[in-house]
Amino acid sequence: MKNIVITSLLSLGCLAAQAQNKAKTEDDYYRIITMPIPKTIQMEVGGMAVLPDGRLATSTRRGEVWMIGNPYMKGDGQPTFHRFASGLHEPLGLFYRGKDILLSQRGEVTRLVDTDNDGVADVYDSFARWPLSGNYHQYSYGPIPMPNGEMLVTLNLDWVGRGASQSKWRGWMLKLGEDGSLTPYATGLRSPAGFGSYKGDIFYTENQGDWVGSGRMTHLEKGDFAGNVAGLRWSSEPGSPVKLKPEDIPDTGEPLYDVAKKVPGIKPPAVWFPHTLMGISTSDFKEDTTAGAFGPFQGQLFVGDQGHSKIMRVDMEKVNGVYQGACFPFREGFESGIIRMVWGLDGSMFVGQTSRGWSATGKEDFGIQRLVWTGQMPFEMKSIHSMPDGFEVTFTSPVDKATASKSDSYKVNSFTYKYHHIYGSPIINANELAIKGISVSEDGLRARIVLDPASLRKGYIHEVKAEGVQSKDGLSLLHNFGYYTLNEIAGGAALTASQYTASTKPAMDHSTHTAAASGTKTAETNSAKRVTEMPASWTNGPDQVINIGTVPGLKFDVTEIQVKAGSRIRINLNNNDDMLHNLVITKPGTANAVGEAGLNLGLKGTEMNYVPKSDAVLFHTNIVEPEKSESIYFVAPKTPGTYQYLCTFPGHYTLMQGKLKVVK
Ligand SMILES: [Cu+2]
Repeated sequence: MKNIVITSLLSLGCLAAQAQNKAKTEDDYYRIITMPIPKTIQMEVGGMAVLPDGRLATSTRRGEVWMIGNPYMKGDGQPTFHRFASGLHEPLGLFYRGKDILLSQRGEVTRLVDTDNDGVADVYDSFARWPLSGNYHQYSYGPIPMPNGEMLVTLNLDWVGRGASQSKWRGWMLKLGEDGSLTPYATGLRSPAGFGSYKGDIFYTENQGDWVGSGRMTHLEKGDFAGNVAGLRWSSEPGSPVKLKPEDIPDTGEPLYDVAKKVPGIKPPAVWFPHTLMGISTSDFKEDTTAGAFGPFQGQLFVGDQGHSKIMRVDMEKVNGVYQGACFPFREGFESGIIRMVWGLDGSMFVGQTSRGWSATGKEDFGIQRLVWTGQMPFEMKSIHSMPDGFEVTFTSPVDKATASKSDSYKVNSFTYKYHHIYGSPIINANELAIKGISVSEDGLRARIVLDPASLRKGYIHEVKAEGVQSKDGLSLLHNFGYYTLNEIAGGAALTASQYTASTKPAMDHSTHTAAASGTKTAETNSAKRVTEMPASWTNGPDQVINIGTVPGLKFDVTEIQVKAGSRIRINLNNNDDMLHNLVITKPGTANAVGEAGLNLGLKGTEMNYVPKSDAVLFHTNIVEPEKSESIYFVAPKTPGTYQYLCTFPGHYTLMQGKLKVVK
């Protein structure tokens, strides 16, 4: 008996030592708690609200409203589910007002009332209406209350191979009056699933698509145009506060910021979320109003990402009257696609999820999870601020001054996107900025990165990395990068050389760095693996033609193909989905490694079509836009075996794979 006790104590001691040495993960600071949902309920969350009595209300894409008791799973641990309403058309927003509930259906805002207090709505009142085209993509969101009591709704564009506004006010944000009146407020919206207030001002989040190079967050004022041209169809209608016409918008591929300088009325975003580097489909956002119950990020924003099943963090500031700021990774690993986030009464966060037809890295079709701060202080870059000569990074806890004052511990790159009618954009004009030196504050909570002011570019996204910085306690940063959108450069005094620790590196030759960042060399070395014209020697054509399509949910429509060793193959990749995909054929057993390498290409990813330079890659297509296709020609491997094909677009590879069987 004694022996057993001693052994257990020893092993406990070992475990404790191991835990200390183990690198910290997001889970050490923010824990995800999954709510069990009865098998009979398709809880595809569209809208979500926390009731004053602690219950959680949800509206689902299947048209139901649920009241969830004990969502915190206290006591016996089980939540209860009670259906409040049903038969609704995909309600993607829910506003609980005590006496009634307002929610959006496809074609209206509906007021639900439980007049006899039996827990089930008995009045379904059509509160405000708008016309519908019937297109599947006409999602309607809201209403969202503003602090001043006003309500907002947004109307998604149709999708017809491009964004379109086939019925009135699609692509707009509208104010909803207490009398059910709708007043157009701003347009240029494409897929505005997330909107609401931040410090009393109106913001909305946008998804990559046509006219939208990457996900972003825009401050909307009355009459603003945020970028997608389709909604301008209605700008001549009575009541429109927007003066721009579709023909006023140039389609040159110049950055949005530069176009906005020439065309008044265009509003560039406050924050860009670089595609795949942060997320791929921005959704809801919430300001941290928990007074510290959710950790050290009070007053900042949390922004959901549908496709990457993650939450990002945003810290904004106003410079010269213009909103701008940085986004950071925050917490990944949710079970489905994130569409809604609401604060629980205890300062934890309920995360409402669904992925049907929209794709997400989280494998479940839907779910509700709660995110709870463990009380441990994560070592993070808390914010990035613009400075006249660079940026100031603040940290959540004091840094180790030796690592934090070294220029080598940091890296700054800047880049932007094209503004054009095409879906998405590659990263353009990428450039590394030379760091002149670093100045760490006395308390160790701030570090100024001193740059040549002439190297700062307005309208550009500045990637600020602090990989080498350690905390006073020897921790590495939990996330060591952020992306700051620089619309305006802050005023104030630049640091003089005596005020910072100068970099020991010689000044960089910018031209070489620009070439490296463009990734053109790498693309060339890959070209033998991507033959898009039939080789002239194939006089009888290919031996076999294979059609592979894509379907929603990150899938190829064919997951197994068989070819003869050494035969001439043509593969047509038809992208029928509304996301970007490619097709990469790999050596046996290497698909996951290739997918992972594609994810880690960073800033070079888009220009390399997410195809890593690797011997494991045999053949590939480039990234194919929605509704487009690409054909490649190759000679099948001579060695029989099970090869694989996958999509290396970040976030897709774990799900989007197939087998290429090579036989004799
Ligand atoms: Cu894909």
